[in-house]
Amino acid sequence: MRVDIISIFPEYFAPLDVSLMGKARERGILDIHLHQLRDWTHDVHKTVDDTPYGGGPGMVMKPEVWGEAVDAVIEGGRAARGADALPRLVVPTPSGRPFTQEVALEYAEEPWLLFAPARYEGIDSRVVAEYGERLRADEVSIGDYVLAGGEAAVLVMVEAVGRLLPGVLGNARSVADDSFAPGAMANLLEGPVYTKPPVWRGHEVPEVLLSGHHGRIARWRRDEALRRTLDRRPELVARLDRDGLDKHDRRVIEEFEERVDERRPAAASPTGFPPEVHSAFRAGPEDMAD
Ligand code: JB8
Repeated sequence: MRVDIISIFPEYFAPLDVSLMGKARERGILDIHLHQLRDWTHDVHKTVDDTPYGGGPGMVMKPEVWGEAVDAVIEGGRAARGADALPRLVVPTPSGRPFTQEVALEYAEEPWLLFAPARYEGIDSRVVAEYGERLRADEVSIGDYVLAGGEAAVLVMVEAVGRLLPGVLGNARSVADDSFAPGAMANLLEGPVYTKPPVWRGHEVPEVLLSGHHGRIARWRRDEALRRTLDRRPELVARLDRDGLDKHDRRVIEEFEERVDERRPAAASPTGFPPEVHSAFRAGPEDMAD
């Protein structure tokens, strides 16, 4: 996969030389090209920003500079990838669509990604409008918090996508068991993990993991994933595929809710879970008969 990154801080991406991403680059699986946005300015001050139309705080990145930079980087990439090749353009912004594991898997299928991280209050909106007419242009958010610029978001996305590329993780490590992985782990958090020694400062490793009983271990791991998700991300439980839940899953969920009922004082919502969790698991259609 080819990755181009245009930024006023290309040195921000030094961590991509390290560890798994560094290895993937050495091995040619990840072909990362960094570009200094200011190389496409024409004034002595290398200006990339201007005041916002309509007033308000902060500055906005100028469209002309970004347009020249993106055009040039596309031309450069085409020299290597063919005259008709086009990258997927990815612009981080807190107002973007959520970057999820599903999006990471989709990007991992792309031969060429072009990241455009902004500073200040963001890039003039006409840049995404313009490239949206020529290629796939996504405004994406890595979470509900605000960074000082898009660079850290690009680091996050390159690592999330890069580890999914064939050959980056060893065969021994399956991405199918990751939290959020499509399939059995969709909308589930991974449970706890342990290594030696079997007792550390009085804390024991759960006995089942030492049993060698692969069926019981797989069941226990699924139970722990369900319990942890119920505890930390109840809104994800509402999105679990009901048809993908077996009787044992349903019992784990019911037992968790009973324990929550014991701990919490009765209130408008007895479990404290959002109403969609109640409707999904408290009363299925089979319970509505009478
Ligand atoms: C200026 O939080 B973020 C993010 C924040 C930003 C810019 C881009 C992304 C540009 N602040 O995802």
